[in-house]
Amino acid sequence: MMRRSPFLALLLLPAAPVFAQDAPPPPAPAASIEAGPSQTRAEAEALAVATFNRLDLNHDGFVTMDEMIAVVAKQRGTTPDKITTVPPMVKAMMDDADTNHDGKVSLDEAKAATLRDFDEADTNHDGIVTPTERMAAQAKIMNALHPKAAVGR
Ligand SMILES: [Ca+2]
Ligand SMILES: [Ca+2]
Repeated sequence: MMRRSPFLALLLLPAAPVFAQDAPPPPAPAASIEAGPSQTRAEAEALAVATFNRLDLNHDGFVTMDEMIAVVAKQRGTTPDKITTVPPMVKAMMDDADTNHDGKVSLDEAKAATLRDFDEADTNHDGIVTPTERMAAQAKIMNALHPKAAVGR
């Protein structure tokens, strides 16, 4: 089974389609994605920690679905009770990272998921994810989450 990389997607697309809307994003050409600089494994891990701390609203060391929904609501300028469906990418991210299936994501799980995803994106295994590798990984994620938007297969 093909592994999705939703946690990395969340980290890589902090402001973009992850939380922005329920509808699948249009299959944007890869060139239109802001690729950003190359990233080392250590940077990916540091970003995972920073993102985790931002998502762990009550600072209990776990990110729960309630917290994710609160974050989604905040990004949409609404309140959590207005979020009736969990965005598929958020659910996929939680499921993917929650390796012990207790319904919440610990910092260790978040870091592990991020590094798994990093290694997956680092196709030439040099410890650095370049913009090109990142764009390829993002395209794979989008295709996995929105198979109907996939092209060329
Ligand atoms: Ca928490
Ligand atoms: Ca867990």
